[in-house]
Amino acid sequence: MDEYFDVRCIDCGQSYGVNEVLYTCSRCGGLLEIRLDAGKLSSIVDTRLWCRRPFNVWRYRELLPIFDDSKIVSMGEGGTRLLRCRNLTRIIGLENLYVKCEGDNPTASFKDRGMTVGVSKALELGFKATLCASTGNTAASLSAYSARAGLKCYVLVPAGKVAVGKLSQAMVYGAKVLAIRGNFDLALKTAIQLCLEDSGIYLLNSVNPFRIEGQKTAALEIFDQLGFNPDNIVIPVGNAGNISAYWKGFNEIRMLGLTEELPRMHGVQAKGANPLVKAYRSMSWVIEPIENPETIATAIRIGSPVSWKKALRAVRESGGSMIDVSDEEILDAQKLIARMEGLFVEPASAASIAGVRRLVEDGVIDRDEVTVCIATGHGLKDPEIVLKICESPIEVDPNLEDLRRILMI
Ligand code: AN7
Repeated sequence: MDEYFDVRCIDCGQSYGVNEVLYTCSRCGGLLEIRLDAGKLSSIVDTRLWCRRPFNVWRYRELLPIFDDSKIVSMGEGGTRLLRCRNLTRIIGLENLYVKCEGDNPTASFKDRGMTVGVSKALELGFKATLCASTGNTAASLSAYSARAGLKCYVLVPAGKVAVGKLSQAMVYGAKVLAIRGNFDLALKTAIQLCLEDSGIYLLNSVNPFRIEGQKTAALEIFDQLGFNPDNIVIPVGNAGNISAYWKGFNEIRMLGLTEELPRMHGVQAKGANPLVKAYRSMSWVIEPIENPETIATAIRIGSPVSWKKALRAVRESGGSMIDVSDEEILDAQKLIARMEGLFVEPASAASIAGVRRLVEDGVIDRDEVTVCIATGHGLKDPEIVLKICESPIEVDPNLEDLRRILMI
């Protein structure tokens, strides 16, 4: 099956074998992307077969560049709910709003889609150890999948800036956790250097194109769940891997001849960490990194997104947009979706709800357009934020008189 895939540099077009260990183009330093031969693949893709398989990442087996089935490390990731949110119609104004609940994944974020493919690839290539830099969710996911694969795992996180749920996951799964004095961007730079120098450690940040292959399956699932592609995707953006992955997935659906339609991709960043929004607004094809990114949504507290070029392409090619939202809007949206729809999502994910609200207000998205917000991670990842923004429990003695007085019943 490996003759169906190759790895290409998105800048100079240099082609590499799909099993070469590379994180950037060795000719020009550009980002790498896995390319599939749609012509060849469409002869073996059978969507009726897909429908008979379990609803998870591996339903789309033919589109995933792992060649040795015995190396697949899976926990049934993917197959997440696509929930219609009718109660939000009144407030957001959209008749057809859906939320893709990526918190349903085994470690409660979308990262598991990429890790099932990335860690399988680590095994296939014969690595004994994995490493990532992370704002939290990547670390949690890589730790779990590495544990299951029997691989050593090292994670670098920005000291003091990781939500407690994510940190505790990495710790319990047995990863070696290093708290870097510095932000995520510095941690990632160090991680890449380390893996280039020590060829025995496999880097599993989203600069690794196999991660993107797993993550693209969320687009295929949305197409399966709706029966068509939506008009809009609204998605939080940090390091910009996920928005690139969705765009790749939607394009592959089209390349396979399953539909002609493509959604518009709308990326949402936090105001204090918005380099892509700035580039989009100034119609620039380069980004200016933000030195000291700051936001309550620590998952997307990233000033120099590694996949910025892929993300700008996704947004521009699709006719979408990039917008930023304030921390206040993010926290309002987090409470709103919890209280109106019963969905508890982490702040970075609530950014997509805050984002869709603004996009409708600004007239970028029309009321009748089918729109899917990506809720990338579960709310329990970051319980401390809730303790800060919601009313505290009222302590009371167990007698009816006191209860009635407080509850006013
Ligand atoms: C909940 O874990 O970057 O734009 O190191 O955890 O693909 O980076 C997390 C990112 C959105 C942004 N929502 O996705 C990490 C990390 C949640 C996230 C994003 C992240 P990308």
